[in-house]
Amino acid sequence: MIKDLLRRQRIETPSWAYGNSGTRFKVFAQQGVPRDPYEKLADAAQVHAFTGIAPTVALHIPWDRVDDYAALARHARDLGVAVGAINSNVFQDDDYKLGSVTHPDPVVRRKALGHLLECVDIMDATGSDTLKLWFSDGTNYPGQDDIRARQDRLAEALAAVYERLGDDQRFLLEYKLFEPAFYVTDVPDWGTAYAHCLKLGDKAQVVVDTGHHAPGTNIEFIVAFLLREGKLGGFDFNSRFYADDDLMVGAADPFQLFRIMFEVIGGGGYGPHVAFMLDQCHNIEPKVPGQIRSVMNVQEATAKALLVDREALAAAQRAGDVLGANAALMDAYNTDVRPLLGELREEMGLDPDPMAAYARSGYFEKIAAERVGGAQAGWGA
Ligand code: RM4
Ligand code: MN
Repeated sequence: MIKDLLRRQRIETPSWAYGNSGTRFKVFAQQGVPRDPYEKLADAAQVHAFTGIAPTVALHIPWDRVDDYAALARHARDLGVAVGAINSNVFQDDDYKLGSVTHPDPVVRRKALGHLLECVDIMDATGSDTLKLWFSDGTNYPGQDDIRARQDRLAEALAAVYERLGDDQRFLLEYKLFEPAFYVTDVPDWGTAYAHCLKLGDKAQVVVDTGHHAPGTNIEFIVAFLLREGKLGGFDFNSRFYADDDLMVGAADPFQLFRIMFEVIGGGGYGPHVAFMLDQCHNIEPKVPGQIRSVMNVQEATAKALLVDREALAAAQRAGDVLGANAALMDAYNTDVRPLLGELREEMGLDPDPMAAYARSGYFEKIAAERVGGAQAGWGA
């Protein structure tokens, strides 16, 4: 039963995780990094080949711009994967210095909206059903712009995108506490994202990027609340110690990841309607194994959350047995699920140890030898 649920789990990897990335201080180039979206898909296909549960890849436009998106989607299928969410990018153009859809100048707002609508065209061409919207919009100084007017402009743009969505398409609105804007961020928290989505309808939902909160925020509460309202569309998983660190999910705080998965499962969010996506960068570790490890971390947290004895937990809760209820959760968390997952992989025809199997496969040596010349893909390139 638990194995069946785990077999059906789907975790989406991001195309940008395979390119070079870094901080604003330095990008460390790695060997064998993809030069184009086609090569990124090939790397993503390796993650799926060794884990069996990562069959889709999120694209980021314009980083993954190609002439023929239908051909890119076919290439993905030939590799055994598919195109997942389309991520818009209205934060890397000089015009967006003061904002994109909330910019005070209507000409810039129209340009930003044009990009978002183009992303829906790309969804049509690739068969993707999800548009992910993240806005870097905000202000740095008190008085710089009118907070309320910016909300009005945001609402107007979101409504126009919503109108353009097909019946089987949706958008996920992402929030982030701060950065790059330091004073006001126009979508800083789940409440703002939720309020905008609620006005629009069922095809607008909130996406929780686990790295986008103030320290100490109880993310599992947000998850439980949004699920209860039918407004949790998915996750951008990653880990953080300080801010938007984009480290491997489950690396910094595996217990938090378990608590989140526990709420997802209990709230009826374990299924294709809530997308489990990774939004990470591997700045100093190798990228394909970094993604494999991340997929495994989510899988382990999920297995532990599925192991919680919900009946015993409910009984303890009803009886006001605080310690018993807590123990029901901790027993599951403290279980070593690695043997179970090894068995599951063998049943799926996979190697029980994806990290070791990838290392033995020779894929890294192959791409390091083949991908010479050309411009390596990079975050922001
Ligand atoms: C943003 C946000 C988006 C991601 C970009 C790269 O901080 O998390 O989801 O697409 O970064
Ligand atoms: Mn994100």
